[in-house]
Amino acid sequence: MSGPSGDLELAEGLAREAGRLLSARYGEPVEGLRSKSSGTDMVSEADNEAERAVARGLASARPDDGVLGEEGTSSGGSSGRRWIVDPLDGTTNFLYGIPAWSVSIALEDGQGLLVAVVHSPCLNETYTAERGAGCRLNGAAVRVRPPAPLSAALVATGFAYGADQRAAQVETLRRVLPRVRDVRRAGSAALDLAWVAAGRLDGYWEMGISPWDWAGGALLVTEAGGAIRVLDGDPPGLLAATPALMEPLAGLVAG
Ligand code: LIP
Repeated sequence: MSGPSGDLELAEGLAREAGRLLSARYGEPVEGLRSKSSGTDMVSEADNEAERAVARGLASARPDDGVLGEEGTSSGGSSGRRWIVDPLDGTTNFLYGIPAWSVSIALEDGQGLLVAVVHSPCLNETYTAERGAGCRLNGAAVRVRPPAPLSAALVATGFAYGADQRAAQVETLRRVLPRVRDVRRAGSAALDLAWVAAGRLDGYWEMGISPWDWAGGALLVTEAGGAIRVLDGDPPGLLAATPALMEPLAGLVAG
């Protein structure tokens, strides 16, 4: 049971409901496909249906809270609390049938991130965290990896949908790749961050991701003993790492 308010249970229940809706469409012919910021930034009826379901659940259970959703849900609320929802993180993977996509739901209050759920139906994995109460994978406590030198670090990144941004991102990759064990590019920021929290990655960075991509995963990482840093840029980015790796990786990414 989460805190007195049951916020974490609510978030997990809504993430699972969205996951069921998405799983029913996964692998089926895509409906309502259209592009957003670029020709490769796709959204489908599956994204929108999942966000509508989460938004309905939040409006019913937490009518005074604000909501920010990737596919357009936006309300200010009056409670000083805000839910941040990515109904389908890893949209391209979902559309191509690649089993690396997730539902990310986070709640923030005046002190920062409060609860988080990253739910991966394909992998049958649900990550949860509550401020001050640790991070769990399917109910079992998880921690970030032990300290490792940069040369032994397995790190992940991602790339923007815009060609100009990607050209700049490849320069960062050019600096990082020779200096670390290896680089992974899974296609879902929420899963990348969850995997840092669960000790499957030593670090992750990405420029230009949106709050709904990283809010849930950021709390997973810090509650699992990791560190999070916003990276300056336009738009800004995010870096997540074990405490020992934060400075070396931040220096390498910054160039
Ligand atoms: C995705 C991010 C990922 C990034 C992709 C895409 P989406 O979010 O989670 O880290 O590399 O380009 O932005 O669009 O699937 O919700």
